[in-house]
Amino acid sequence: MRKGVFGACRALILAVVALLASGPAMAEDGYDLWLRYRPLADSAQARYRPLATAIAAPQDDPSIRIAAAELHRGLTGLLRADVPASADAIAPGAILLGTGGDRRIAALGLPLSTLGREGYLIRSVRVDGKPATVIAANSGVGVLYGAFHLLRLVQTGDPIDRIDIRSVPKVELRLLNHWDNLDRSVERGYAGQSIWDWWKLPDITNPRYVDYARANASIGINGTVLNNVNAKADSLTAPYIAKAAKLADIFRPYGIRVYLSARWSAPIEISGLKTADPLDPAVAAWWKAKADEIYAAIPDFGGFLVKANSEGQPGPQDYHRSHADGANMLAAAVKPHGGIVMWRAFVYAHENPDDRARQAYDEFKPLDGRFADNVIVQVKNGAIDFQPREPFHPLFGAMPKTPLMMEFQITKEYLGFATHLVYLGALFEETLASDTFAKGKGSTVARVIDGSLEGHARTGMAGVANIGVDRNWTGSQFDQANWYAFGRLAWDPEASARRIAADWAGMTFSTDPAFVAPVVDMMMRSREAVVDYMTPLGLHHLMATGHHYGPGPWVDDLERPDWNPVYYHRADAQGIGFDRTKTGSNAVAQYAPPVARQLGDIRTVPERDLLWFHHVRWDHRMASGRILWDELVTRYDRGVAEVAAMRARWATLAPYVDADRHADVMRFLAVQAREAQWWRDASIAYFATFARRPLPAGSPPPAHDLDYYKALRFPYAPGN
Ligand code: BDP
Repeated sequence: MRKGVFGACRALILAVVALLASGPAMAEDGYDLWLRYRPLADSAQARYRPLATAIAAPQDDPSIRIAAAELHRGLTGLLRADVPASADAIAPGAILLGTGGDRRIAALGLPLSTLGREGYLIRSVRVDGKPATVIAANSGVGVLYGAFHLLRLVQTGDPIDRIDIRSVPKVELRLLNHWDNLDRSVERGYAGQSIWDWWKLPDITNPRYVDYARANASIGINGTVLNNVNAKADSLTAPYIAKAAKLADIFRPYGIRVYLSARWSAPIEISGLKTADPLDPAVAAWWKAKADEIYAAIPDFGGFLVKANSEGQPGPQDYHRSHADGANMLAAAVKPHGGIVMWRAFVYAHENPDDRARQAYDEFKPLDGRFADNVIVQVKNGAIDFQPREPFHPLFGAMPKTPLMMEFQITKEYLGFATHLVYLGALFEETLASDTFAKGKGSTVARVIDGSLEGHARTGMAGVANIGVDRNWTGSQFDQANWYAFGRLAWDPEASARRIAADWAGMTFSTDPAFVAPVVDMMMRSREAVVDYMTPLGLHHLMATGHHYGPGPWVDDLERPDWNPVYYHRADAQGIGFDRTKTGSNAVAQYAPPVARQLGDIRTVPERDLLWFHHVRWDHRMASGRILWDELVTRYDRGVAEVAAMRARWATLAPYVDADRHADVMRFLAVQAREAQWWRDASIAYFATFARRPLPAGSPPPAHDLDYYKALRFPYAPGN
């Protein structure tokens, strides 16, 4: 009798377990990101079973403890086995983690000295005569990175027998920049409020802070700038330093340092100084005391990020001092503590009538060699502003004596917000792979950023975060891929965006090749799709004003010329595009001669950058044989068609994805399809007023007249 009841219970439990394990049927909301650790297929479980014998992590180090716990959590989930965490004895197949300080790791004679502080080795070895997998590094954080890597191999089905992996980050500072305000609004954020609950900190913390750190550590991100570059001085007051210190304590074992955006005029605003002149000794003393105060609370504080004399922010030029004067004064304040200053090159001046695309170069290039050694200049990927496509920023390769770090935007301010599926790995990779020719062929942006081209040890890559309190973190399932890809490319700027997409899709949804292949293909094409339906052939900055949601190519009434889309496209009866050659602004001359020659000649410029650099006649003959107007319309049509194809493709993938997330993505694609059509129709309706030509055969007229599109208003669009 008892046995019967027991047996029935057992059968029930097994049935529930089986149900829970049957992947796609299970409800998921995206919170788990790429760290879901759902059970692998039975055959794969068998393959990795040896790893489940034991996890030996005898060293007393907070990061190593987290690494062991993560392996335990991961393998328990993936292999549906309870993996013994044994501090000492090595069972055959066990995982051994640690640094050279562990006697058994030391005995292996591994080449740890080549790994730096954050690199790691994963190897199949023999320990005490038994087969084992070792994860070894020079620091606990290196071990943690290695643990996540091993888990990724299991998650994506990579072989782990005779494993021999060595990984060292090529970039030192791998940072998220949060444009988060103290009231929890997020500038250009589309995933809900800020995850930093400043009001409740430091007394009350949220478990999300740990999950945030863990997700970032899994992709190698090692720093976070907590507050908006349009900074409030309040972030530097004692109460807010205490709040930031609490976050720093939580992030520390995950290898993540905290940084703050500094408001230039803080000495005036906080302490009533008369000036913020960087050469005034009282100002320098104020910053030095402020840095001392911050370091007393946060001993490993990373340093400051500064947006100065840009878009109305105060800065050293208010006192007729240069960016270098300003950066160096701040750098001196943090230097005794090992801190750095990241000084942004995103500047363009109100009064400057010159082509906006030229201004950062014109201001910063002459300062090359004048920055202190703990300053790094942070440059956006392109010379205008995070557009769907921009040629690489001409400063890359042009300041050999100054370390430059990359600033990418992960949040999709200009690419349809969180609702559009656009895989930014393709955009990041395109910029990084661009050849500056600064030192001849092969002088890629990636090699500027990783320091190898110009011999800089201080290197960095920042991504403007797309994270908020939305349950799925990023406002949509697929935007998680952009956070993920940023981290992986910051670790290795020469990594393949396609390969990264495959890893992400496999971990986030399913490793079935029948799923991964079409999804990766869709992701890789998605970036070109958004370029086509928003700003094809080198067009840029045609988004509606302020919020940047939807098309506004007709806008011409804003206070500053370079805030108006008409400034950028310059359409007229003859043609369209911004002449940046010698007959125009000559911005093209800021590139190294081979690049300038190629881009400056209408016969050799890649069509994707055509209207960025040239004003082109509507009847100009394109590579396709079509005239420019017809080609432009064809590109808009192609973008719309690509989104339709994405929808159709995703619909067929339902069998591989849990119903909730599948339906979620389906709904987002429907919005994207509608908005792609809107972009195409509004743009064509507007540009047709200049081109005055019929649409190419088969291309349908816009659904509404131009006035309809011009009248649309979105006063409550997010992120503005
Ligand atoms: C622009 C954004 C603005 C940012 C600025 C920046 O629209 O919100 O403050 O960049 O990067 O693209 O400073």
